[in-house]
Amino acid sequence: MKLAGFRLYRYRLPLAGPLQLKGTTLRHREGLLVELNGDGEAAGWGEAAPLHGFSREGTGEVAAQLNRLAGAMMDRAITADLLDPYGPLARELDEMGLAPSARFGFELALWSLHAASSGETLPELLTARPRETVSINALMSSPDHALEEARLARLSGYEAVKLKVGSRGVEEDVEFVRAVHEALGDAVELRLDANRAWSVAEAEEFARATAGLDLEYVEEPLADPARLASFVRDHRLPVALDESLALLEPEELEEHGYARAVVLKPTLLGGISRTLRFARIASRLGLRSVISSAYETGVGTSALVALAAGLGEAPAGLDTYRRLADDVLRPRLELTAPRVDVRAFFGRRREVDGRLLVPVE
Ligand code: OSB
Ligand code: MG
Repeated sequence: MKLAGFRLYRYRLPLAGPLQLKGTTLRHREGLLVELNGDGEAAGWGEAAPLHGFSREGTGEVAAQLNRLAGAMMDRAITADLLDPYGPLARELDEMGLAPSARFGFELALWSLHAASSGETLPELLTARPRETVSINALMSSPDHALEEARLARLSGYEAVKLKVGSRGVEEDVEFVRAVHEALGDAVELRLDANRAWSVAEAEEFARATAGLDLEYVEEPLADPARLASFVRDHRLPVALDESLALLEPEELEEHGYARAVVLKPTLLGGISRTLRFARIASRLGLRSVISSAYETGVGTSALVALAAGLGEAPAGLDTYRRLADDVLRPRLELTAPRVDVRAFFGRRREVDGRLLVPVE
């Protein structure tokens, strides 16, 4: 099969409620969908959706990059080696300096086209034996409701709960984390995310006060990530890397063996191939890989379920999908909490609803 067609669309979906992200409040999620066609009937869809405050690129730049890239790829034969994260296409894309979300959008469309034309599912393209179920962590929304939500998550059988910290004083956070930890009991892992809110002194205070709690990890505790390695060595706080990864080459992860986990967001990391490379090195270093989302639609989120089925052993961070009030896919994804049945999930036929899309010229 040859690559014969490319189209780009814009979408704008309402969020279920206002979303506070790095100093702004979002009420809609906007992004681009990529459609690739082969010379037969098959179509492959990808999503390129930069996230405010986390992506540096804007959609205009992404659209220009995708147009150029697709132009250069037209008429190329689509073969399995294009999906190899260390293969020739991955290397070519490395050289092009693409924005992370653009690369994810293009790679996903290509993977999906290959899957559609070969009759395989996305997880089957990743590995011969995908996991049967993917476990999802519950993302607590506002501090006001977190305790209640945590109790509910425990009753519903979630294996992990994620809580944002760092937006108020450390003392208050410690008290709050203790309360949530107690509500969860021992069967549910507690993940925290400080999004780089703390000075070393604040993080020290937090680590000391929560030393007995057996937290799974704290994502990005330090405002100055250069101090993470020595901080972990001195204070034994289990940490996960998230924002830091966006500035690393996968191979540079070798220097971060002190972490307990890596939070892998393909939209922010630069696509499927780079996510697979990070995961491979993480596994070699003994770090957990947590596949995680960034408020993508069902198109992007399906790929994350596939990645989690292909390589993540830890519960995946896919709870952002719930925050979308609508989707471009019909029917919507069934991200049945707290676990997704992978075969049923990918066995279901879904269509992109063209009425929600605006073509980008
Ligand atoms: O801080 O981890 C974050 C989503 C978009 C941007 C940043 C973050 C997130 C999430 C995703 O929290 C959900 C998860 O990781 O469980
Ligand atoms: Mg994070």
